[in-house]
Amino acid sequence: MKVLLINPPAENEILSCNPEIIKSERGFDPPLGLLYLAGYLKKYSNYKLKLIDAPVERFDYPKLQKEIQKFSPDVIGITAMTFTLIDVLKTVEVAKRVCPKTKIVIGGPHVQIYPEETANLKNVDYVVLGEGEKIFLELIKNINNPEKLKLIKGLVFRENDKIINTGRPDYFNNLDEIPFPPREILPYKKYFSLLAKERIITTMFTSRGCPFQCAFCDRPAMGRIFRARSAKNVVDEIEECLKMGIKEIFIYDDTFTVNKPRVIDICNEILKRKLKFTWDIRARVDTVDEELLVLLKKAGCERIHYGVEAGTQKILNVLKKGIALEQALKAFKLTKKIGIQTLAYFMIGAPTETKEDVLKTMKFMKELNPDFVQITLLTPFPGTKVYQWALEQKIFNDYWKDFAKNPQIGFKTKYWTKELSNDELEKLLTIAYKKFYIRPIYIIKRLFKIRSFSEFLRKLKAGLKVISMKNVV
Ligand code: B12
Ligand code: SF4
Repeated sequence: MKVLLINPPAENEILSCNPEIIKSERGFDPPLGLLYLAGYLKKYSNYKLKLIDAPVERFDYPKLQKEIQKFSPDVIGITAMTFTLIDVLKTVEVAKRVCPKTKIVIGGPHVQIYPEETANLKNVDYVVLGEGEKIFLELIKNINNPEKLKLIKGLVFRENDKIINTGRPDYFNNLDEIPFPPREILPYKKYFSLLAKERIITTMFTSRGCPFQCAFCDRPAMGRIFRARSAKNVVDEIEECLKMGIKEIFIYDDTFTVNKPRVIDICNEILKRKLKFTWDIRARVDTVDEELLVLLKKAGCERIHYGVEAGTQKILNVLKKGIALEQALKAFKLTKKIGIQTLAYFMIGAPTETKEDVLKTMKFMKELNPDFVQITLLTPFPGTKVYQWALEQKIFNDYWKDFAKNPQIGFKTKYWTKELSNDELEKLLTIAYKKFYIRPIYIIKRLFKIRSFSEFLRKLKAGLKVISMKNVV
Protein backbone atom coordinates (compact mmCIF):
# COMPACT_ATOMS: atom_id res chain seq x y z
CA MET A 1 0.00 0.00 0.00
CA LYS A 2 1.38 3.43 -0.99
CA VAL A 3 0.19 6.54 0.80
CA LEU A 4 0.85 10.07 -0.39
CA LEU A 5 0.15 13.10 1.82
CA ILE A 6 -0.13 16.48 0.14
CA ASN A 7 -0.13 20.08 1.30
CA PRO A 8 -1.50 21.68 -1.91
CA PRO A 9 0.17 24.51 -3.87
CA ALA A 10 -0.81 27.92 -2.52
CA GLU A 11 -1.91 29.36 -5.88
CA ASN A 12 -5.52 30.19 -5.12
CA GLU A 13 -5.51 31.00 -1.41
CA ILE A 14 -8.48 33.08 -0.51
CA LEU A 15 -7.08 36.41 0.45
CA SER A 16 -8.37 37.24 3.86
CA CYS A 17 -7.62 40.41 5.69
CA ASN A 18 -3.87 40.05 5.63
CA PRO A 19 -1.73 42.74 4.12
CA GLU A 20 0.38 41.51 1.20
CA ILE A 21 3.51 41.86 3.35
CA ILE A 22 2.42 39.14 5.76
CA LYS A 23 1.61 36.80 2.91
CA SER A 24 4.68 37.37 0.78
CA GLU A 25 7.30 37.74 3.50
CA ARG A 26 6.07 35.39 6.21
CA GLY A 27 8.12 32.40 5.02
CA PHE A 28 7.06 28.76 5.23
CA ASP A 29 5.86 26.59 8.10
CA PRO A 30 5.96 22.80 7.90
CA PRO A 31 2.52 21.18 7.46
CA LEU A 32 2.43 19.82 10.99
CA GLY A 33 -0.96 18.08 10.70
CA LEU A 34 0.30 15.93 7.80
CA LEU A 35 3.60 15.31 9.56
CA TYR A 36 1.71 13.95 12.55
CA LEU A 37 -0.24 11.59 10.27
CA ALA A 38 3.03 10.49 8.67
CA GLY A 39 4.61 9.85 12.08
CA TYR A 40 1.68 7.67 13.11
CA LEU A 41 1.69 5.67 9.85
CA LYS A 42 5.47 5.22 10.07
CA LYS A 43 5.19 3.80 13.56
CA TYR A 44 2.10 1.64 13.18
CA SER A 45 2.22 0.44 9.55
CA ASN A 46 4.58 -0.67 6.80
CA TYR A 47 2.98 1.45 4.08
CA LYS A 48 5.25 3.18 1.61
CA LEU A 49 4.88 6.82 2.53
CA LYS A 50 5.60 10.16 0.88
CA LEU A 51 4.73 13.72 1.91
CA ILE A 52 4.72 16.60 -0.55
CA ASP A 53 4.66 20.15 0.79
CA ALA A 54 3.94 21.89 -2.51
CA PRO A 55 4.35 25.52 -1.30
CA VAL A 56 7.84 25.04 0.12
CA GLU A 57 8.91 22.92 -2.87
CA ARG A 58 7.40 25.58 -5.14
CA PHE A 59 5.53 22.87 -7.05
CA ASP A 60 2.94 24.09 -9.53
CA TYR A 61 0.16 21.76 -10.73
CA PRO A 62 2.02 20.24 -13.71
CA LYS A 63 4.95 19.40 -11.42
CA LEU A 64 2.64 18.05 -8.73
CA GLN A 65 0.86 15.90 -11.32
CA LYS A 66 4.19 14.39 -12.42
CA GLU A 67 5.13 13.62 -8.81
CA ILE A 68 1.77 11.95 -8.12
CA GLN A 69 2.06 9.89 -11.31
CA LYS A 70 5.61 8.84 -10.44
CA PHE A 71 4.65 7.66 -6.93
CA SER A 72 1.31 6.22 -8.07
CA PRO A 73 -0.27 6.00 -4.60
CA ASP A 74 -3.23 3.89 -3.50
CA VAL A 75 -4.39 6.57 -1.07
CA ILE A 76 -3.85 10.33 -1.10
CA GLY A 77 -4.46 12.40 2.04
CA ILE A 78 -4.84 16.15 1.61
CA THR A 79 -5.02 18.80 4.31
CA ALA A 80 -7.66 21.51 3.92
CA MET A 81 -8.23 24.90 5.45
CA THR A 82 -11.34 26.73 4.33
CA PHE A 83 -8.96 29.26 2.76
CA THR A 84 -7.13 26.66 0.73
CA LEU A 85 -10.16 24.74 -0.54
CA ILE A 86 -9.77 25.74 -4.20
CA ASP A 87 -6.21 24.40 -4.26
CA VAL A 88 -7.34 21.27 -2.42
CA LEU A 89 -9.84 20.58 -5.19
CA LYS A 90 -7.34 21.35 -7.94
CA THR A 91 -5.02 18.84 -6.28
CA VAL A 92 -7.84 16.28 -6.20
CA GLU A 93 -8.52 16.89 -9.89
CA VAL A 94 -4.88 16.50 -10.88
CA ALA A 95 -4.57 13.33 -8.77
CA LYS A 96 -7.67 11.66 -10.23
CA ARG A 97 -6.52 12.58 -13.75
CA VAL A 98 -3.34 10.54 -13.44
CA CYS A 99 -4.43 7.98 -10.83
CA PRO A 100 -8.20 7.51 -11.25
CA LYS A 101 -8.36 4.53 -8.87
CA THR A 102 -6.56 6.26 -6.01
CA LYS A 103 -8.75 6.98 -3.00
CA ILE A 104 -8.82 10.63 -1.96
CA VAL A 105 -9.07 11.51 1.74
CA ILE A 106 -9.52 15.05 3.03
CA GLY A 107 -8.88 16.23 6.60
CA GLY A 108 -7.94 19.44 8.43
CA PRO A 109 -9.68 22.48 9.93
CA HIS A 110 -12.11 22.97 7.02
CA VAL A 111 -13.76 19.58 7.28
CA GLN A 112 -14.57 20.06 10.96
CA ILE A 113 -16.93 22.85 9.96
CA TYR A 114 -18.25 21.46 6.67
CA PRO A 115 -17.92 17.65 6.81
CA GLU A 116 -20.81 16.68 4.58
CA GLU A 117 -20.33 19.50 2.09
CA THR A 118 -16.72 18.30 1.69
CA ALA A 119 -17.73 14.65 1.28
CA ASN A 120 -20.10 15.73 -1.50
CA LEU A 121 -17.36 17.47 -3.52
CA LYS A 122 -16.37 15.86 -6.79
CA ASN A 123 -13.85 13.01 -6.52
CA VAL A 124 -13.56 13.22 -2.73
CA ASP A 125 -13.84 9.67 -1.38
CA TYR A 126 -13.49 10.13 2.38
CA VAL A 127 -13.45 12.93 4.94
CA VAL A 128 -11.68 12.43 8.27
CA LEU A 129 -12.87 14.45 11.26
CA GLY A 130 -10.89 15.58 14.29
CA GLU A 131 -7.37 14.52 15.17
CA GLY A 132 -6.64 12.30 12.22
CA GLU A 133 -3.70 10.11 13.21
CA LYS A 134 -5.51 6.97 14.39
CA ILE A 135 -8.63 7.36 12.21
CA PHE A 136 -6.61 7.76 9.00
CA LEU A 137 -4.74 4.54 9.74
CA GLU A 138 -7.99 2.68 10.53
CA LEU A 139 -9.51 4.03 7.32
CA ILE A 140 -6.62 2.81 5.17
CA LYS A 141 -6.61 -0.60 6.84
CA ASN A 142 -10.33 -1.05 6.09
CA ILE A 143 -10.61 0.95 2.90
CA ASN A 144 -12.17 -1.90 0.92
CA ASN A 145 -14.68 -2.80 3.60
CA PRO A 146 -17.47 -0.18 3.84
CA GLU A 147 -19.28 -2.08 6.61
CA LYS A 148 -16.19 -1.88 8.83
CA LEU A 149 -15.72 1.80 7.95
CA LYS A 150 -19.18 2.55 9.31
CA LEU A 151 -17.92 1.45 12.74
CA ILE A 152 -14.97 3.89 12.79
CA LYS A 153 -15.93 7.17 14.47
CA GLY A 154 -14.84 10.31 12.59
CA LEU A 155 -15.49 9.29 8.98
CA VAL A 156 -17.78 10.89 6.42
CA PHE A 157 -18.28 9.30 3.00
CA ARG A 158 -20.82 8.68 0.28
CA GLU A 159 -22.59 5.38 -0.13
CA ASN A 160 -24.72 5.40 -3.28
CA ASP A 161 -26.57 8.70 -2.89
CA LYS A 162 -26.42 8.76 0.87
CA ILE A 163 -23.85 10.43 3.11
CA ILE A 164 -22.60 8.28 5.95
CA ASN A 165 -21.32 10.27 8.93
CA THR A 166 -20.01 8.04 11.70
CA GLY A 167 -19.98 10.89 14.24
CA ARG A 168 -17.45 12.99 16.13
CA PRO A 169 -14.34 11.03 17.01
CA ASP A 170 -12.68 10.87 20.42
CA TYR A 171 -9.69 13.07 21.19
CA PHE A 172 -6.33 11.66 22.21
CA ASN A 173 -6.27 11.72 26.00
CA ASN A 174 -2.59 11.02 26.31
CA LEU A 175 -0.72 13.19 23.80
CA ASP A 176 2.58 11.55 24.78
CA GLU A 177 1.50 8.44 22.92
CA ILE A 178 1.51 10.27 19.55
CA PRO A 179 4.82 9.81 17.69
CA PHE A 180 6.84 12.94 16.94
CA PRO A 181 6.38 14.50 13.50
CA PRO A 182 9.08 12.93 11.24
CA ARG A 183 10.44 16.26 10.00
CA GLU A 184 13.25 14.51 8.12
CA ILE A 185 10.83 13.31 5.41
CA LEU A 186 10.49 16.93 4.24
CA PRO A 187 13.19 19.34 3.02
CA TYR A 188 13.17 20.71 6.57
CA LYS A 189 16.03 23.12 5.98
CA LYS A 190 13.82 25.18 3.67
CA TYR A 191 11.49 26.44 6.40
CA PHE A 192 12.04 30.03 7.50
CA SER A 193 10.13 33.02 8.83
CA LEU A 194 10.35 36.77 8.65
CA LEU A 195 10.09 36.88 12.43
CA ALA A 196 12.82 34.37 13.10
CA LYS A 197 16.29 35.13 14.34
CA GLU A 198 17.69 31.96 12.79
CA ARG A 199 17.35 30.56 9.28
CA ILE A 200 16.14 26.98 9.85
CA ILE A 201 12.92 26.97 11.81
CA THR A 202 10.29 24.45 12.71
CA THR A 203 6.95 24.53 14.46
CA MET A 204 5.75 22.42 17.36
CA PHE A 205 2.62 21.74 19.43
CA THR A 206 3.06 20.87 23.10
CA SER A 207 -0.68 20.82 23.84
CA ARG A 208 -3.96 20.61 21.96
CA GLY A 209 -7.26 22.41 22.51
CA CYS A 210 -8.08 25.71 24.14
CA PRO A 211 -10.34 26.28 27.16
CA PHE A 212 -11.18 29.91 26.30
CA GLN A 213 -14.23 31.30 24.50
CA CYS A 214 -13.20 34.15 22.17
CA ALA A 215 -16.11 35.08 19.90
CA PHE A 216 -13.98 35.44 16.75
CA CYS A 217 -12.23 32.08 17.02
CA ASP A 218 -13.46 28.64 15.98
CA ARG A 219 -11.38 26.80 18.58
CA PRO A 220 -14.20 26.88 21.17
CA ALA A 221 -16.39 25.00 18.71
CA MET A 222 -13.60 22.67 17.56
CA GLY A 223 -11.46 21.57 20.43
CA ARG A 224 -12.20 22.96 23.84
CA ILE A 225 -10.68 20.12 25.76
CA PHE A 226 -7.19 21.21 26.71
CA ARG A 227 -4.67 18.36 26.82
CA ALA A 228 -0.94 18.71 27.28
CA ARG A 229 2.19 16.68 26.66
CA SER A 230 4.59 15.98 29.50
CA ALA A 231 7.69 18.16 29.82
CA LYS A 232 9.96 15.19 29.11
CA ASN A 233 8.11 14.31 25.92
CA VAL A 234 8.22 17.94 24.70
CA VAL A 235 11.90 18.39 25.42
CA ASP A 236 12.74 15.02 23.80
CA GLU A 237 11.20 16.38 20.59
CA ILE A 238 13.09 19.66 20.96
CA GLU A 239 16.33 17.70 21.33
CA GLU A 240 15.53 15.69 18.21
CA CYS A 241 15.03 18.93 16.25
CA LEU A 242 18.29 20.42 17.50
CA LYS A 243 20.19 17.29 16.45
CA MET A 244 18.82 17.83 12.92
CA GLY A 245 20.34 21.31 12.82
CA ILE A 246 17.08 23.19 13.41
CA LYS A 247 17.93 26.43 15.18
CA GLU A 248 14.60 28.00 16.05
CA ILE A 249 11.26 26.55 17.18
CA PHE A 250 7.89 28.28 17.03
CA ILE A 251 5.61 26.75 19.64
CA TYR A 252 2.18 27.09 18.06
CA ASP A 253 -0.02 25.94 20.96
CA ASP A 254 -3.22 28.00 21.06
CA THR A 255 -2.12 29.15 24.51
CA PHE A 256 1.16 27.68 25.71
CA THR A 257 0.83 29.14 29.21
CA VAL A 258 -2.58 27.73 30.22
CA ASN A 259 -0.99 25.47 32.82
CA LYS A 260 1.80 27.27 34.71
CA PRO A 261 3.36 24.24 36.50
CA ARG A 262 3.73 22.48 33.12
CA VAL A 263 5.51 25.49 31.59
CA ILE A 264 7.82 25.62 34.59
CA ASP A 265 8.61 21.91 34.10
CA ILE A 266 9.37 22.40 30.38
CA CYS A 267 11.70 25.35 31.07
CA ASN A 268 13.49 23.46 33.85
CA GLU A 269 13.91 20.42 31.59
CA ILE A 270 15.43 22.62 28.84
CA LEU A 271 17.80 24.14 31.40
CA LYS A 272 18.68 20.75 32.93
CA ARG A 273 19.64 19.40 29.49
CA LYS A 274 21.54 22.64 28.70
CA LEU A 275 19.77 23.03 25.36
CA LYS A 276 20.63 26.22 23.50
CA PHE A 277 18.14 27.32 20.85
CA THR A 278 15.76 30.14 20.02
CA TRP A 279 12.05 29.64 20.58
CA ASP A 280 8.82 31.57 20.84
CA ILE A 281 5.33 31.00 22.16
CA ARG A 282 1.74 32.23 21.85
CA ALA A 283 0.19 33.27 25.15
CA ARG A 284 -2.63 35.23 26.74
CA VAL A 285 -1.80 38.29 28.83
CA ASP A 286 -3.77 36.83 31.75
CA THR A 287 -1.70 33.65 31.96
CA VAL A 288 1.79 35.07 32.60
CA ASP A 289 3.50 36.52 35.65
CA GLU A 290 7.00 37.65 36.58
CA GLU A 291 8.15 34.27 37.91
CA LEU A 292 7.11 32.51 34.70
CA LEU A 293 8.55 35.15 32.38
CA VAL A 294 11.91 35.11 34.15
CA LEU A 295 12.10 31.35 33.76
CA LEU A 296 11.01 31.48 30.09
CA LYS A 297 13.77 34.00 29.38
CA LYS A 298 16.32 31.86 31.22
CA ALA A 299 15.32 28.86 29.08
CA GLY A 300 15.88 30.86 25.87
CA CYS A 301 12.34 31.99 24.96
CA GLU A 302 12.96 34.84 22.54
CA ARG A 303 9.49 36.16 21.75
CA ILE A 304 5.93 36.02 23.05
CA HIS A 305 2.95 36.55 20.77
CA TYR A 306 0.01 37.92 22.72
CA GLY A 307 -3.52 38.15 21.34
CA VAL A 308 -4.55 41.62 22.50
CA GLU A 309 -7.12 42.17 19.73
CA ALA A 310 -8.42 45.62 20.73
CA GLY A 311 -7.44 48.75 22.62
CA THR A 312 -10.82 49.41 24.20
CA GLN A 313 -12.44 47.46 26.98
CA LYS A 314 -15.77 47.77 25.18
CA ILE A 315 -14.53 45.75 22.19
CA LEU A 316 -12.60 43.25 24.33
CA ASN A 317 -15.87 42.50 26.10
CA VAL A 318 -17.80 42.19 22.84
CA LEU A 319 -15.17 39.73 21.61
CA LYS A 320 -15.43 37.75 24.87
CA LYS A 321 -11.66 37.87 25.09
CA GLY A 322 -11.81 37.68 28.86
CA ILE A 323 -8.92 40.10 29.48
CA ALA A 324 -8.65 43.67 30.76
CA LEU A 325 -6.58 46.43 29.13
CA GLU A 326 -4.60 46.81 32.36
CA GLN A 327 -3.63 43.12 32.18
CA ALA A 328 -2.27 43.70 28.67
CA LEU A 329 -0.28 46.76 29.77
CA LYS A 330 1.14 44.87 32.76
CA ALA A 331 2.07 41.76 30.75
CA PHE A 332 3.84 43.78 28.04
CA LYS A 333 5.72 45.91 30.57
CA LEU A 334 6.90 42.81 32.43
CA THR A 335 7.81 40.87 29.28
CA LYS A 336 9.88 43.76 27.95
CA LYS A 337 11.53 44.38 31.33
CA ILE A 338 12.65 40.76 31.39
CA GLY A 339 14.06 41.07 27.87
CA ILE A 340 11.66 38.92 25.85
CA GLN A 341 10.49 40.34 22.51
CA THR A 342 6.77 40.94 22.11
CA LEU A 343 4.34 40.64 19.21
CA ALA A 344 0.79 41.87 19.63
CA TYR A 345 -2.12 40.71 17.48
CA PHE A 346 -4.85 43.27 16.88
CA MET A 347 -8.08 43.20 14.91
CA ILE A 348 -10.19 45.92 13.37
CA GLY A 349 -13.87 45.61 12.52
CA ALA A 350 -15.50 43.93 15.52
CA PRO A 351 -19.26 44.13 16.07
CA THR A 352 -20.19 47.61 17.44
CA GLU A 353 -16.68 48.98 16.72
CA THR A 354 -16.69 52.60 15.54
CA LYS A 355 -13.96 54.70 13.97
CA GLU A 356 -13.33 56.30 17.37
CA ASP A 357 -12.83 52.86 18.91
CA VAL A 358 -10.30 51.97 16.19
CA LEU A 359 -8.41 55.23 16.76
CA LYS A 360 -8.25 54.39 20.46
CA THR A 361 -6.87 50.95 19.55
CA MET A 362 -4.13 52.60 17.45
CA LYS A 363 -3.24 54.78 20.44
CA PHE A 364 -3.18 51.73 22.69
CA MET A 365 -0.82 49.91 20.30
CA LYS A 366 1.73 52.67 20.75
CA GLU A 367 1.22 52.67 24.50
CA LEU A 368 1.88 48.92 24.63
CA ASN A 369 4.81 49.47 22.29
CA PRO A 370 5.49 45.84 21.31
CA ASP A 371 8.37 44.93 19.02
CA PHE A 372 5.91 43.92 16.31
CA VAL A 373 2.20 44.20 15.70
CA GLN A 374 0.11 42.13 13.35
CA ILE A 375 -3.17 43.78 12.51
CA THR A 376 -5.96 42.15 10.54
CA LEU A 377 -9.53 42.94 9.69
CA LEU A 378 -11.80 40.72 11.73
CA THR A 379 -13.11 38.16 9.25
CA PRO A 380 -16.10 36.39 10.74
CA PHE A 381 -15.12 32.74 10.13
CA PRO A 382 -17.69 30.00 9.98
CA GLY A 383 -17.83 28.16 13.28
CA THR A 384 -17.39 31.36 15.32
CA LYS A 385 -19.85 33.34 17.42
CA VAL A 386 -19.22 36.50 15.37
CA TYR A 387 -20.25 34.60 12.22
CA GLN A 388 -23.43 33.46 13.95
CA TRP A 389 -24.22 37.04 15.05
CA ALA A 390 -23.64 38.29 11.49
CA LEU A 391 -26.14 35.72 10.19
CA GLU A 392 -28.65 36.65 12.89
CA GLN A 393 -28.30 40.36 12.14
CA LYS A 394 -28.47 39.65 8.40
CA ILE A 395 -25.13 41.34 7.69
CA PHE A 396 -24.57 38.53 5.21
CA ASN A 397 -26.08 35.15 4.41
CA ASP A 398 -24.36 31.81 5.04
CA TYR A 399 -22.05 32.47 2.10
CA TRP A 400 -19.20 30.30 3.43
CA LYS A 401 -21.53 27.33 3.31
CA ASP A 402 -22.30 28.09 -0.34
CA PHE A 403 -18.56 28.26 -0.95
CA ALA A 404 -17.99 24.97 0.88
CA LYS A 405 -20.57 23.32 -1.40
CA ASN A 406 -19.34 24.92 -4.58
CA PRO A 407 -15.90 26.55 -4.24
CA GLN A 408 -15.24 29.16 -6.90
CA ILE A 409 -12.13 31.16 -7.72
CA GLY A 410 -12.65 34.84 -6.97
CA PHE A 411 -14.51 34.18 -3.70
CA LYS A 412 -14.23 37.18 -1.38
CA THR A 413 -14.47 37.14 2.40
CA LYS A 414 -16.95 39.48 4.06
CA TYR A 415 -16.47 41.63 7.11
CA TRP A 416 -18.74 42.97 9.83
CA THR A 417 -19.95 46.08 8.01
CA LYS A 418 -22.72 47.30 10.29
CA GLU A 419 -20.71 50.14 11.81
CA LEU A 420 -17.87 50.61 9.27
CA SER A 421 -17.98 49.99 5.52
CA ASN A 422 -15.46 47.80 3.69
CA ASP A 423 -13.76 50.89 2.41
CA GLU A 424 -13.46 52.45 5.85
CA LEU A 425 -12.14 49.21 7.34
CA GLU A 426 -9.48 48.86 4.67
CA LYS A 427 -8.37 52.47 5.09
CA LEU A 428 -8.21 52.13 8.88
CA LEU A 429 -6.10 48.99 8.55
CA THR A 430 -3.55 50.81 6.37
CA ILE A 431 -3.47 53.77 8.76
CA ALA A 432 -3.00 51.47 11.75
CA TYR A 433 0.01 49.75 10.16
CA LYS A 434 1.63 53.00 9.12
CA LYS A 435 0.98 54.71 12.46
CA PHE A 436 2.69 51.88 14.28
CA TYR A 437 5.62 51.03 12.02
CA ILE A 438 6.52 54.36 10.44
CA ARG A 439 7.71 56.09 13.60
CA PRO A 440 11.32 57.35 13.80
CA ILE A 441 11.70 56.04 17.35
CA TYR A 442 10.46 52.59 16.31
CA ILE A 443 12.70 52.41 13.23
CA ILE A 444 15.82 53.46 15.17
CA LYS A 445 15.07 50.93 17.92
CA ARG A 446 14.69 48.13 15.36
CA LEU A 447 17.86 49.04 13.48
CA PHE A 448 19.83 48.58 16.69
CA LYS A 449 18.35 45.11 17.17
CA ILE A 450 19.33 43.73 13.75
CA ARG A 451 21.90 40.96 14.08
CA SER A 452 22.90 40.07 10.53
CA PHE A 453 22.94 41.44 6.98
CA SER A 454 20.37 38.90 5.81
CA GLU A 455 18.06 39.91 8.67
CA PHE A 456 18.59 43.55 7.65
CA LEU A 457 17.62 42.73 4.03
CA ARG A 458 14.49 40.79 5.05
CA LYS A 459 13.34 43.56 7.40
CA LEU A 460 14.17 46.31 4.89
CA LYS A 461 12.02 44.59 2.28
CA ALA A 462 9.16 44.28 4.77
CA GLY A 463 9.57 47.91 5.86
CA LEU A 464 9.42 49.18 2.28
CA LYS A 465 6.20 47.24 1.76
CA VAL A 466 4.58 48.89 4.77
CA ILE A 467 5.67 52.34 3.52
CA SER A 468 4.21 51.65 0.07
CA MET A 469 0.92 50.27 1.46
CA LYS A 470 -2.05 51.92 -0.20
CA ASN A 471 -4.84 49.45 -0.09
CA VAL A 472 -3.61 46.49 1.85
CA VAL A 473 -6.48 44.09 1.42
C1 B12 B 1 0.40 27.34 11.97
C2 B12 B 1 -0.87 27.96 11.47
C3 B12 B 1 -0.80 28.75 10.35
C4 B12 B 1 0.52 28.99 9.62
C5 B12 B 1 0.94 27.85 8.73
C6 B12 B 1 -0.09 26.91 8.22
C7 B12 B 1 0.52 25.53 8.11
N1 B12 B 1 1.40 25.30 7.16
O1 B12 B 1 0.23 24.69 8.94
C8 B12 B 1 0.23 30.29 8.82
C9 B12 B 1 0.78 31.45 9.61
C10 B12 B 1 0.76 30.36 7.42
C11 B12 B 1 -1.30 30.32 8.85
C12 B12 B 1 -2.02 31.13 8.04
C13 B12 B 1 -3.40 31.18 8.06
N2 B12 B 1 -4.21 30.56 8.95
CO1 B12 B 1 -3.61 29.32 10.25
N3 B12 B 1 -3.22 28.27 11.72
C14 B12 B 1 -2.11 27.76 12.13
C15 B12 B 1 -2.35 27.02 13.46
C16 B12 B 1 -1.98 27.96 14.60
C17 B12 B 1 -1.63 25.71 13.65
C18 B12 B 1 -1.79 24.68 12.52
C19 B12 B 1 -1.17 23.40 12.98
O2 B12 B 1 -0.03 23.13 12.70
N4 B12 B 1 -1.91 22.62 13.79
C20 B12 B 1 -1.43 21.42 14.40
C21 B12 B 1 -1.90 20.20 13.67
C22 B12 B 1 -1.46 18.96 14.40
O3 B12 B 1 -3.31 20.25 13.63
P1 B12 B 1 -4.11 20.23 12.26
O4 B12 B 1 -3.39 20.93 11.19
O5 B12 B 1 -5.51 20.64 12.54
O6 B12 B 1 -4.10 18.67 11.87
C23 B12 B 1 -4.81 17.67 12.55
C24 B12 B 1 -6.25 17.47 12.06
O7 B12 B 1 -6.85 18.63 11.51
C25 B12 B 1 -6.15 16.36 11.06
N5 B12 B 1 -5.74 16.63 9.69
C26 B12 B 1 -5.16 17.71 9.15
N6 B12 B 1 -4.92 17.52 7.84
C27 B12 B 1 -5.34 16.30 7.53
C28 B12 B 1 -5.33 15.60 6.33
C29 B12 B 1 -5.84 14.31 6.30
C30 B12 B 1 -5.80 13.54 5.04
C31 B12 B 1 -6.37 13.72 7.48
C32 B12 B 1 -6.88 12.35 7.45
C33 B12 B 1 -6.39 14.43 8.67
C34 B12 B 1 -5.88 15.71 8.70
O8 B12 B 1 -5.17 15.53 11.66
C35 B12 B 1 -4.13 16.37 12.17
C36 B12 B 1 -3.44 15.68 13.31
O9 B12 B 1 -4.27 15.50 14.41
C37 B12 B 1 -3.90 26.77 13.39
C38 B12 B 1 -4.59 26.70 14.75
C39 B12 B 1 -4.52 25.32 15.35
N7 B12 B 1 -4.52 25.26 16.64
O10 B12 B 1 -4.44 24.30 14.68
C40 B12 B 1 -4.37 27.95 12.54
C41 B12 B 1 -5.54 27.75 11.59
C42 B12 B 1 -5.35 26.45 10.85
N8 B12 B 1 -5.38 28.87 10.67
C43 B12 B 1 -6.49 29.41 10.32
C44 B12 B 1 -6.59 30.54 9.48
C45 B12 B 1 -7.97 31.15 9.36
C46 B12 B 1 -5.49 31.05 8.82
C47 B12 B 1 -5.47 32.25 7.87
C48 B12 B 1 -6.63 32.34 6.94
C49 B12 B 1 -5.34 33.51 8.71
C50 B12 B 1 -5.52 34.80 7.93
N9 B12 B 1 -6.39 35.63 8.42
O11 B12 B 1 -4.93 35.02 6.91
C51 B12 B 1 -4.17 32.02 7.10
C52 B12 B 1 -4.44 31.25 5.82
C53 B12 B 1 -3.20 30.84 5.15
C54 B12 B 1 -3.41 29.92 4.04
N10 B12 B 1 -4.24 30.24 3.09
O12 B12 B 1 -2.77 28.89 4.03
C55 B12 B 1 -7.68 28.70 10.92
C56 B12 B 1 -8.34 27.79 9.87
C57 B12 B 1 -9.86 27.85 9.94
C58 B12 B 1 -10.45 27.15 8.75
N11 B12 B 1 -11.75 27.11 8.76
O13 B12 B 1 -9.84 26.66 7.86
C59 B12 B 1 -7.00 27.96 12.14
C60 B12 B 1 -7.69 26.67 12.56
C61 B12 B 1 -6.98 28.98 13.31
C62 B12 B 1 -8.34 29.41 13.79
N12 B12 B 1 -8.83 28.92 14.88
O14 B12 B 1 -9.00 30.23 13.21
N13 B12 B 1 -1.80 29.47 9.79
S1 SF4 C 1 -8.30 33.21 20.25
FE1 SF4 C 1 -6.78 31.97 21.31
S2 SF4 C 1 -7.44 32.04 23.48
FE2 SF4 C 1 -9.20 32.69 22.26
S3 SF4 C 1 -10.40 30.80 21.94
FE3 SF4 C 1 -9.06 31.07 20.15
S4 SF4 C 1 -7.23 29.89 20.58
FE4 SF4 C 1 -8.33 30.16 22.53
